[in-house]
Amino acid sequence: TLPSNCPQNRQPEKPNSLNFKLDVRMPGVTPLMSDSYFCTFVPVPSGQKSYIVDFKPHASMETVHHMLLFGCSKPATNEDYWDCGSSYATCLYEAKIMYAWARNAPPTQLPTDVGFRVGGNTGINYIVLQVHYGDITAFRDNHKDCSGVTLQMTFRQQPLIAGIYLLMSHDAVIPPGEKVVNADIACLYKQATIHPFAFRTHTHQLGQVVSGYRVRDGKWTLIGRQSPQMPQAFYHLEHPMDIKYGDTITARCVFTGKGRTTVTLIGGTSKDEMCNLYIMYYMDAKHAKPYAYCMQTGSPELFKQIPPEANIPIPV
Ligand code: IYT
Ligand code: CU
Ligand code: CU
Repeated sequence: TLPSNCPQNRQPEKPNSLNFKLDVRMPGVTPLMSDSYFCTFVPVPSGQKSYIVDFKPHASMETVHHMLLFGCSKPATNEDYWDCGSSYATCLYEAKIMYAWARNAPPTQLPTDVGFRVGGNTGINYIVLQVHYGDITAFRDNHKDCSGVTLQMTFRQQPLIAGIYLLMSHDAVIPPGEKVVNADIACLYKQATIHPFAFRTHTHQLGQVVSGYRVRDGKWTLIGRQSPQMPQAFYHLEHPMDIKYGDTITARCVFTGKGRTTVTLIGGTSKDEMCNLYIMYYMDAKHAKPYAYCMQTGSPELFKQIPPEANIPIPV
């Protein structure tokens, strides 16, 4: 392929600086269909650990619907860019989400002294960028697109490590026509204290509201609540909090089966559904555990106590 004119920086800011910028941008692509999902990747420095401390999005507002960044041990392919929509093939193995940009959503900033750890022995050797091109009318002139993100990085060890706690349902069943269907997820937290500071919700068309709570001594405290029909970015928590050993982390997705004539299950296509709550947190680097998952169905007994606000759809 011809070289594109898209920025491909990988430069120290000044000579001998520990700080550098890394561009993850589309290599000059022209999507031919609306709702195309394209992925591309860049390697991170391999010899020594580095830290992502800031994200600067570059996206054409008229065409880009959303962008996601993942950390990978290996990307799904080594082409310049590839179609990563229907197959969801971003990474070859585990994909670790780190950032989301969505049109009309406020940008997410990492707090001071917080960084995502990559390279070295972290298992993250590449950053994969996924761009969802929504409406492609602006591509009628066949121009080439360089949307992406500039990562502000440093080799300087950060005292606080960023991470993601993902709650997801694997067994939700949404019967056709059913007005209200809940997918409940809950896990006992048994690691060192984390400090959530942002959250992202994800469902497909049928999701009405997704809420996350910390349950401590029977008391439910809101982590975040959002309509998944709003731009699916990471939103900052209204009230910062911590989650410590012995707390329970919970999420409820409220779906509606109205308008469907067949049962809807969890799956990868837009006809299927998903129930995801991503909690972005920081924690002391000494106890760093940057990724964790919760896939347990919450007990009906526990969810009798959920605050009623979790059942109120958010108008969009
Ligand atoms: C079945 C399901 O809910 N899939 C979600 C959550 C998920 C994310 C990652 C599952 C795995 C992952 O490695 I990262 I296994 C899902 O695919 N969510 C989409 C993106 O692919 C991240 C989303 O937009 O949240
Ligand atoms: Cu999108
Ligand atoms: Cu999905």
